[in-house]
Amino acid sequence: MPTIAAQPYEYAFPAGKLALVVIDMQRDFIEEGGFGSVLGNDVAPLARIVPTVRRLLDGFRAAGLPVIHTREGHVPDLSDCPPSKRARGRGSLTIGDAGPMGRILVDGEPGNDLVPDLAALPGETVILKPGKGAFYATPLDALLKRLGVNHLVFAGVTTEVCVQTTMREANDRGYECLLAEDATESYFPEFKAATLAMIRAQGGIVGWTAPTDAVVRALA
Ligand code: TIU
Repeated sequence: MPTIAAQPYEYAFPAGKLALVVIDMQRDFIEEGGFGSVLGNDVAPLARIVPTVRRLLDGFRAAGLPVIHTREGHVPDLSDCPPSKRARGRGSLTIGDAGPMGRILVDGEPGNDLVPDLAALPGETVILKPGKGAFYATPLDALLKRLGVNHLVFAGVTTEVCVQTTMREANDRGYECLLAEDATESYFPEFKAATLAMIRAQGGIVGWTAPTDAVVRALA
């Protein structure tokens, strides 16, 4: 079985049963004027991982392995957005309001698109998700089962919110999960560091972590 040099120990994956899940690499989190910035965050650190995520994507594409993208967003009438989520943050703008990139965190608006360098290619699935976890109220689990995939490499933003929530959901569903350490980012460096540590603690209680180079090397 191929292996990836990872923590807390090597990650083995059966050929043909591995997929990449790229979480929420969308303008709403990475560019000024989107959801991330109206929550009061500096988006610049997130933009810096785009080339690394692209390298990981290209590695999976070259290996002919499935790539799945997610986008956090809501239908235009916000019927899939709990009022509690909309009220949270108490910012000047909130979900559904008009911002510089269209309505914030709403499907179909320019700000809700993936960043151009990480756009999905034909044949790659983009899952629209109303929650932080990508398994909640989405067809992700059914899609992975149909693909015969039970090993997942994760990338994307933000490490401790949507990425970690999704990894925990996947772990509970029996998927073997690895997070690419330099292909994920948080608005809070200390939260990213803590998340990487807690994922791989206790013998990999949630999963593994490894640098993108180690993942790409194992795919090639
Ligand atoms: N605010 C924050 O850190 N994240 C989110 O709201 N969504 C995702 O992580 N995608």
